[in-house]
Amino acid sequence: MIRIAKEVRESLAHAVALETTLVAHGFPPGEGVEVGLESERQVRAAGAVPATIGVIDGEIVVGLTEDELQRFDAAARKIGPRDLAVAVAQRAVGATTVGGTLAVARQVGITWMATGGLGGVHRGFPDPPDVSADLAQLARTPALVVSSGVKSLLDVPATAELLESLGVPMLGYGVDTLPLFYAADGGPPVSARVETPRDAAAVARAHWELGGTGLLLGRPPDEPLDDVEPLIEQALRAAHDQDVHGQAVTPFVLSYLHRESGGRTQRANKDLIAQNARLAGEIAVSSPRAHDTLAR
Ligand code: PSU
Ligand code: MN
Repeated sequence: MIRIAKEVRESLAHAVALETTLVAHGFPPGEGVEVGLESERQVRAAGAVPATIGVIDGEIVVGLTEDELQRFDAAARKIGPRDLAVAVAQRAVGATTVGGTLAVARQVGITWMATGGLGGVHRGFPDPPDVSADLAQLARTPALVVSSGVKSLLDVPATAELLESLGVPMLGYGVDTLPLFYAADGGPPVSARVETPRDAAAVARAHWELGGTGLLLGRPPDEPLDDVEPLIEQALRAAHDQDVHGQAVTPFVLSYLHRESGGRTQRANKDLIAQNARLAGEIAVSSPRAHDTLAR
């Protein structure tokens, strides 16, 4: 049911899980694959091993080849944790979300992951009561996810509260507040700040030794966009007016922003995904200090 690429199997501790939903549904046709490949290059440049995850004709693949990655276009199903088994049984092509990717990572023992922005509580909760399955899956998976925080089209403060309830540390990479996806500033305070890849790895290892599960690490984008909020509000109104619901909301809003910003959000999104992949790779290969391992 799960095929693990040899390279990944041989160095699971240094593997970085990468998702395929952003490849299939986060960018215009053709662009997503390039974003996925660039993430893989960044993980490798850090000395770690990329493990891009998706479902091909019902087989869950951990460590997709370049040819296989080409199959993740807009026709691929969006696969959250609840959808994995169905995709397998129905021999589908499925692009895994952060949550779906974490569900697989947990099964095979991968503990590091990178993405653009985590899913969370949608604005307007509880009408509709739309909360990304990324959160529940992070709460049950011992893994650290490097992101630019939570996607800012969501209710980020509510998402931060829920992460606390779920016992998920929300770390800031050299910052005191959670990055807002395209924007660097203005997010809720993080639960702790780390300064280096090694610091991040040490916190994660201690968390796991204490029986904890998921952690979120927010890295602010190198070239933030601070003026996207009005466009986000416009995009959310369009989604509402066009009756876009459920799993379709996030891809709809992202493509609206990419189009209406004249490609600025697309470029920013692409860059921040690559930066997060690089950092996840650096964390995966950072060796623990002697005192990082707790005495038993
Ligand atoms: N980060 C990006 N682009 C994306 C996503 C993350 O820069 O498209 C995807 C991830 O797969 C995440 C999903 O899990 O958006 C959230 O979807 P939803 O809100 O429907 O749970
Ligand atoms: Mn949702």
